[in-house]
Amino acid sequence: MNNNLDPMNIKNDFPIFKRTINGYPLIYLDNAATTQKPQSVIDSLSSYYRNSNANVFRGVHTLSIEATDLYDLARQKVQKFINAKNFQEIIYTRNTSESINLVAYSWALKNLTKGDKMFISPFEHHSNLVPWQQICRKVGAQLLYIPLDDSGAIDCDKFSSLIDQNTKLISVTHMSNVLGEISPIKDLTELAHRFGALIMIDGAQSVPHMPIDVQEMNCDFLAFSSHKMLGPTGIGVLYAKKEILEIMDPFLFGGDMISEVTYEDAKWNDLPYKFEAGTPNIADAIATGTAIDYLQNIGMEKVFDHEINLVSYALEKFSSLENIDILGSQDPSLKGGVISFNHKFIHPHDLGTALDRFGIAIRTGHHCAMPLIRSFGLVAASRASFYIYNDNEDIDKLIDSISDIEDYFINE
Ligand code: C6P
Repeated sequence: MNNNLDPMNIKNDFPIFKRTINGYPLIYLDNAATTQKPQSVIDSLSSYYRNSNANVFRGVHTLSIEATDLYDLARQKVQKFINAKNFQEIIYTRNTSESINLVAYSWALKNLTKGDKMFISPFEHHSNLVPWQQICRKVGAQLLYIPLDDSGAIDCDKFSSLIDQNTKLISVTHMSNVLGEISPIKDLTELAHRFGALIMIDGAQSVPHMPIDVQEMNCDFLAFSSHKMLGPTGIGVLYAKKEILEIMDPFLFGGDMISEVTYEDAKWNDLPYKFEAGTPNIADAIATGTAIDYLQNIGMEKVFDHEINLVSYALEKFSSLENIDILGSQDPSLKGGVISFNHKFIHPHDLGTALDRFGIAIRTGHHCAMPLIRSFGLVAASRASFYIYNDNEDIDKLIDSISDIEDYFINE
């Protein structure tokens, strides 16, 4: 039996691949920014609005009950997807950025004080960097960086001599959106807990691409976005351990997040609703459940294996281009499906624009990780990022097109 997933078959489930871009079939290699949506997810959104649209938790009428059931069912799917112990540990937010801000404002603002330390890695996306700069500045805590080894990977040995009892939080990306490198989450979690600190994982680039088990990881917080895993934009998730959520204050205040309100005061609703003020993003939550169904139908092990195969193939093909420098490790066993690269003579924006003429979508720029890009002496880079519908042929076309573009830019 062939256990590999079949990208050609998968492509057929995504209507966007029926269109052409500049006369060429679309080759979509910008999956770290956002993924395409299968028909089932698009249908799930429209079916909710066509058949079950109503506000949740408010009505006794059939539609409201139906919408509430669908909304709750989607949360159970998220819970199972990351193997959270409790339904109450899954908080809907707008995206990874908001999930991190929720922890920054509801947990860190209260629990970090002057003289405390928190650590992040030098690889962070701005969403897991700027909130911490703000909070640490407000409370007078130190924002420090986990050291790297000579190869540029997180160095847990060196880190173990820096972390101490004053460390209250580590917040680290599970997989870098620039380098694709996977952080040693297990070791970092053990270190954090040994010193009584909590650990937050930015799972924006890991949850969509590999099996995730929060109980096994033993992380305290995990943030991710639905739009990077076949789901709609505008909805994300914060997972947090129940005992931590219970002692955290709400982030936003208003309807739904209360159990009782008087003219003088208010009491908070049970988890997870305490953190979900106002009418939630019902349709997108339901469609997130459908995206999870799609991924689970394939199997997350297969998704991960497929991307490792793609990245190995792409690294090999890139090595045939002498003017390309790969950012970060070139060892596919350390990477997920993301490769950032720099062309010695062609600016990333020129390269990205020229590739678009061949129907190929890559990302160019600082990838919302300016300090990391600058640490390579660059202001911008190009990035190809893969998902379940990409295959070796997409990579061949990318490499061949870069060669053609080189002929035009350099050799003409
Ligand atoms: N990275 C990229 O092209 P939002 O935008 O809130 O859904 O996700 C933010 C975010 C946080 N952490 C990591 C590691 C990420 O990669 C992202 C989003 C996209 O790389 C858009 S900038």
